[in-house]
Parts: sequence; C-alpha cells; structure tokens
Amino acid sequence: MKLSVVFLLVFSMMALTSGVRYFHHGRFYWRHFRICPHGWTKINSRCFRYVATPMTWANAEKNCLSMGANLASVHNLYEYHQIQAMIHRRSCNSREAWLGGTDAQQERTWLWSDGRPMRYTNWCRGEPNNAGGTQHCLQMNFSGAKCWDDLWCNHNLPSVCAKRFRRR
Ligand SMILES: [Ca+2]
Ligand SMILES: [Ca+2]
Repeated sequence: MKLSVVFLLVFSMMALTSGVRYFHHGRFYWRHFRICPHGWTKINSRCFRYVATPMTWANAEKNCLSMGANLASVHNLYEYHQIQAMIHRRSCNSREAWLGGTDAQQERTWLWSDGRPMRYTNWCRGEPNNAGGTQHCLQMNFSGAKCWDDLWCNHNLPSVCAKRFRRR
C-alpha cells in the first residue's frame, strides 16, 4: 500500500463532517464535500432550485438572493436540459420560468445577474425581439421549442435560482 494511501486513510478517519484532509506528493490538501442543501438539485458545479411561485423578474432575483443564490445562468445545452428536467420533476409541466438574463441596462447587451458572461444562448427563432421596445428579461421554456425569449420583466413567472456548492 502506497504511503499516500495510508495517509489518506488515516486522515479520512480524522475527518470532520466538512471534508477530508489528505496527503499527496508531499503536501497536505483539504477536500470539501460538495453537497447541495435540501431541496436543491446538483447540476455540474452548482445547486439549482425551481421556485414555482410566480414573481416579477426583480422579485425572483431578490428571492434567490435571500437564499444565497442568483437567478440561474446557463452555460451549455447540458445544463439547460438538466434545468428543464428539474422543472419537470418538480412541477410535472414545462412552463416558462425566469432565468438570470437581462438586457435592461443596455438594449441587446445581455448579462447574467450572477456576473458570469453570456456565451451560450438558446434563443427561440426571432428572439430576442424586444417587443414593444420594452422586453428585457429572459424566460426559458418558451413556445413549443422550449427555448429562450425576452419578456416584459414585470410579468409574473416561476423562476430558477442557482448557487455554488456550500462548504460544510
Ligand atoms: Ca430588451
Ligand atoms: Ca420577446
């Protein structure tokens, strides 16, 4: 048995609930357990929560903030499909919901409320169309294609929150 494995076993036994200290290549490391809180769904490196209560985009963001999260940003098709599946599991439907995208600050400059850059998009054909010159918030699961649309931010929709793993 390699020495590093012995150390790992020893320190595993000493581990607190928050993680495991282990020795590898002459250094000690600490690995935190990555656990989503109850009611949150792990997708990639984040925890997601579907909020069924319809709210305006701003109130939905405030609600996410109250739980240490933001409205969800989405960075690839896999994440989007996982979020769609979570909504379907939680609500038994695939209706529209707020994500964290907005171009309220500057038209056609789409930002995620969590500060990450918007590179991946899944806009529906012809969207975002800024209908009436006043659509600035991103709803998912729009139309039969279940893609993204810009909508009036004061509409009341369910929402999706996301946050990084907590350390415990
Ligand atoms: Ca807009
Ligand atoms: Ca639109």
